[in-house]
Amino acid sequence: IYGGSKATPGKHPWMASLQTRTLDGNKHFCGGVLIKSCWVLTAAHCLQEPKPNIQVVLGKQNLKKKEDHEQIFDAVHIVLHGKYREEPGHALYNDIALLKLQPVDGYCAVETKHVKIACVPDFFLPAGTSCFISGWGSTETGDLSHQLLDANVKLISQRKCNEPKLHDDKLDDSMFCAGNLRKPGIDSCEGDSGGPLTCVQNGSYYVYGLVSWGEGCGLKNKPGVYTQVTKFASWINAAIQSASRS
Ligand code: 4AZ
Repeated sequence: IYGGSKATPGKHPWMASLQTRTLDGNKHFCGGVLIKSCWVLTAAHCLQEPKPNIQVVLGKQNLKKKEDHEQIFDAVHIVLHGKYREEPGHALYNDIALLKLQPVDGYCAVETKHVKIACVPDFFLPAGTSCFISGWGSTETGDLSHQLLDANVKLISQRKCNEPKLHDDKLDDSMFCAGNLRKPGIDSCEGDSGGPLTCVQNGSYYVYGLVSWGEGCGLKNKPGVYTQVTKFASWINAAIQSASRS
């Protein structure tokens, strides 16, 4: 996250760290969002090349520390969207995927102060709505953050974001962009991918977007681009139902 600040513990309890287990320790590679006890939503581009030994860690703040309220799971099943595409000019279409967690002693995520489920939206919010982004991705210094960082961004209309000066017609209805055009420098970046853009509606937190792509990070007139989760609400339900039957 560029232009962010350290998130207080428990502020983003649906935030997941996707990691690969390697010989020299665990490596964070993407964010994710807990949407059901055994299911984490993320970006398809995080999982497109097969990664061995994926684990999903919930309830974390500092990735470098062992923390009391963390919950760790193996991923047993990956569902990529069938129409995920990476296009020349690096736009990502239908950039969404689901990870199924392997229960431990019969349970997946257990709801606590530090681990909670985010709602999947079935509505669209107007441009100008203020939402949160969060993650352990790169900061202004160019390094990944050990601490979970967050920042506020505003939803930007499709029409505005597709202007030649901004993303020049690269956005379709599977994505939207968010930032602050008057105050650049607040943005998601590499390593934040797959993590949530959350918006509060009637006191509930909704995963309105997933960090997907952009042109650089924090650049003027290049707001970050997010998967439009509302568009995939039925796909999410169908994928979970069909995997739960099998
Ligand atoms: C990336 O490379 C990436 N500024 C993620 C988010 C953004 C740009 C790049 C948005 O994963």
